[in-house]
Amino acid sequence: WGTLGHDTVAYIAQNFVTSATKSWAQGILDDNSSSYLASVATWADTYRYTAAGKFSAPYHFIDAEDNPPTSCGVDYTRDCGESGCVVSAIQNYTSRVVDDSLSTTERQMALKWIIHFIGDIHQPLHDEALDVGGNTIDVTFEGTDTNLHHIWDSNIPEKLIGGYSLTLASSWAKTLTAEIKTGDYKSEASGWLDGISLDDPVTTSMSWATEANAYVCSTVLKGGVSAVSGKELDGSYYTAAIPVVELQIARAGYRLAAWLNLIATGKT
Ligand code: DCM
Ligand code: DCM
Ligand code: DCM
Ligand code: ZN
Ligand code: ZN
Repeated sequence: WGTLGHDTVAYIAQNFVTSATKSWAQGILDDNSSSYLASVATWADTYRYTAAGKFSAPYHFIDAEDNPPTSCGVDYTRDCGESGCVVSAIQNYTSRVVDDSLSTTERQMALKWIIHFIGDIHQPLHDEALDVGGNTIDVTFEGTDTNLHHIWDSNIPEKLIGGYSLTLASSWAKTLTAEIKTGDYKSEASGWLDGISLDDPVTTSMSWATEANAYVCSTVLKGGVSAVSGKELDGSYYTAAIPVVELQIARAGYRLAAWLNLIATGKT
């Protein structure tokens, strides 16, 4: 996701963490403000473009070698490469954030990565290898030349919400939080936490990756690459994408809160 998606995921999580988790996270991040998770949600995207942070670039996705739209699926052994992937990264940083032998800076980085990667794993094209997760599929959106990956990360959410400021993210998070608590997602939200286990971060996050990857077949590439390549996608394609984007941002925020609650209480 772009800035809007990550900030919104973080704000939703802020709405569902316990007061103990909030104190724990604010302590690690050294930030008692009302945007303590949202303020660091995109740090990982800046860091990966630095020389020091280059190693973390593969941690933002898992390249599922499936065959959309005919067949979708993620396989940890097949798809998480030598240099790691979003699933191995969630596992690694979940253990590092509570490792007392590490420096404050390293534990802070671990938390910032968890906040970011639980967002990214919910973007369908971050769980897809085809055409570099859609990055090499050229499309236009509202007349601008871009690519399929970028419109899912940024253009589609930003057209829906009207920009990408922190204020807009907070407002979108409030809307989706209400959908979870009392609205369209009320009956299903508890099911979003099925199988969640701090004892098994790989199985847990693989279930999130598999669920997101399925949207590559059902929605993102429903008609194959030829149905989107070179096309303007701000019309019916955009309309079909919206409910998936909303659901995936809501799930990511709700699950991030639950994951942080488990870490902070040390429960499995
Ligand atoms: N950004 C975004 N969506 C946009 C434009 C920018 O998510 N439509 C992100 C990319 C950068 C940050 O916001 O991380 C600042 O971008 P800029 O310097 O282009 O304002
Ligand atoms: N690092 C990491 N995961 C590991 C080992 C290290 O993210 N399994 C990060 C934490 C440090 C940075 O890499 O900030 C530099 O690591 P090192 O201390 O190994 O040089
Ligand atoms: N990306 C992805 N899968 C890949 C490569 C990249 O999901 N195999 C994502 C990471 C960024 C975007 O695509 O969100 C652009 O990546 P980059 O800047 O590395 O080209
Ligand atoms: Zn992306
Ligand atoms: Zn990312």
